Amino acid sequence: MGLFMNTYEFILRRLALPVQKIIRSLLIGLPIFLGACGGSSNLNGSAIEPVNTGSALEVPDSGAVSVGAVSSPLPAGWWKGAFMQVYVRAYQDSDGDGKGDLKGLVQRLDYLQDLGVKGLWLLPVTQSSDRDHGYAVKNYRAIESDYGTQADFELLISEAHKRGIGVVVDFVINHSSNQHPLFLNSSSSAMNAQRNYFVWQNPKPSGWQIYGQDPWHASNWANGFYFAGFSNTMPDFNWRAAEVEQFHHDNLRYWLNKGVDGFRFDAVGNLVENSSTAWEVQPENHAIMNKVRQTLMQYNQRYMVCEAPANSGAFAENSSCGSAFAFDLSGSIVGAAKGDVSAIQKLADYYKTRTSNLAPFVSNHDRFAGDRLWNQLQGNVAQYKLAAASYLLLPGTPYIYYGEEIGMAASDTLTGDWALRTPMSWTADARGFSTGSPFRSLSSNIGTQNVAQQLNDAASLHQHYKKLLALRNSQTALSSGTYEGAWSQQKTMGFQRVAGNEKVMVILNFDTANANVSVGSLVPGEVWSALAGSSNGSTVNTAGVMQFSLPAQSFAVLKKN
Ligand SMILES: [Ca+2]
Ligand SMILES: [Ca+2]
Repeated sequence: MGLFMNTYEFILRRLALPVQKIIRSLLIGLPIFLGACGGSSNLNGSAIEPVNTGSALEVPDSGAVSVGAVSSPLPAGWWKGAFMQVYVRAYQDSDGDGKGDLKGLVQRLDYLQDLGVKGLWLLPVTQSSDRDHGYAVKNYRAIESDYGTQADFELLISEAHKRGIGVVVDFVINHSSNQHPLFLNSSSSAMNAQRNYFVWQNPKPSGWQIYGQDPWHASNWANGFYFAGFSNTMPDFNWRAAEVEQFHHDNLRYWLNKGVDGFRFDAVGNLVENSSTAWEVQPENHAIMNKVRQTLMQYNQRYMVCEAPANSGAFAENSSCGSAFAFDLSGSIVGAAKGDVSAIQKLADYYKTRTSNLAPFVSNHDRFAGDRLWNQLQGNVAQYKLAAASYLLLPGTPYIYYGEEIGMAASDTLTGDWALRTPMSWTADARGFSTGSPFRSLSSNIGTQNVAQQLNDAASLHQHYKKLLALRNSQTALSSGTYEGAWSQQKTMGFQRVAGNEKVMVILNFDTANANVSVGSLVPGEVWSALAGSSNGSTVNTAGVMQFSLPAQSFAVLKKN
């Protein structure tokens, strides 16, 4: 075996580099093909010989990157405004191939600015082997060809910045594609120089179940089993290896140097696995993410947010990511909108005890986080508007899932995550999205809930979202103030946001009947004026109480004079 490989390498290295690459990729691809066709595998003790290609494949996204220009054109704390989560493939097609792209997104920046968003979170835009959601990254430094070029990406950044909008990209830090050259090299042989970038065991560990599946997978051409917590096509990096940390930090600097304003980090609860019973939110994960945070902090005005559904609060701390999605709040927002008394209480209490670095949202691209809000509320527009008013005025960074602002529904012809990732409903048919044939079927309610129909309708969801974002953007207390004096009484609740002398009060009535509300513990004689909603404001009485009457399913925003 060794003699053969040496001879093979000797001959191969005398060929031109492109020819070498072709032969090497064929040698690597052959066992994959055999495995996929049900051929013999290592699991069955088959006779397939490991092919030692060494570190044969070039790794285009490796190599040192040092800190470049650190400045930012965005104002301090820009990330306290609301974000739009954008799935580029589904947002706007610019060239008629039926797939959204970066140039298309640039065309829609005016729309996003007009709506009032201050940041974009883009699902992965790097080259992937899934050719869809982008989480199977093949090259951390290349833009997905369906989406455009590096120049298109740089145009997006500069055009977004001109509109006061920051751009945050999804960074897949836990795993790569099984087609990433690092994994192909790592799996080529137990002796490969890049073996340690991924997690290998031999024999196969027993007793593991992650999200209902065995995470250890046979590699058909190398001795050993690799760990992949999400899918056998997405092997986990070995975060105990210093070279993995170096690899990712170089790639983070690569994008920071291009002017990106930060990152959304995928699956940070899954970075390090210690045993079959200790594979989620391990202490090492916080240390890893805090080092990442230190790298971001070498630049000005950069922001990061982490996905960690199993323990959002711990990852939001400054000793970890410094910000994380409030997965444990979404259900309370939706429940409150439906008038559930215990959900209303949980919503009112949430930020009393939690860091304001938690980012509220009601749905995203993943089914486990909830259906499209329209589907969760079965198209009840009054409840929908209350859900929006509840979370867009909270502390942290609120995230709107694209199309949520117009009440986009899931597809009724697709299942799972795909139903949540349909082309944006710009017009009543597919033509607003693409002049070609869309890559995926449309939202079920595109005929009645679309941007064209809502832009000039004062009562529309779009106008409701726009007013709420204008409020958040115009009041420092609402964007970055503290969370004070929260209360709930049956189907009503309220809270204050306070920044210095600026005090703004939000009161919500989730009931389908009129409510008389008394807010106590206020300063006698204070006058509160209406900023928005269905109250004219009031004066605090000598007992420190202010009384309101709020119509059914309405809210009011008041400011202390
Ligand atoms: Ca396109
Ligand atoms: Ca992992």
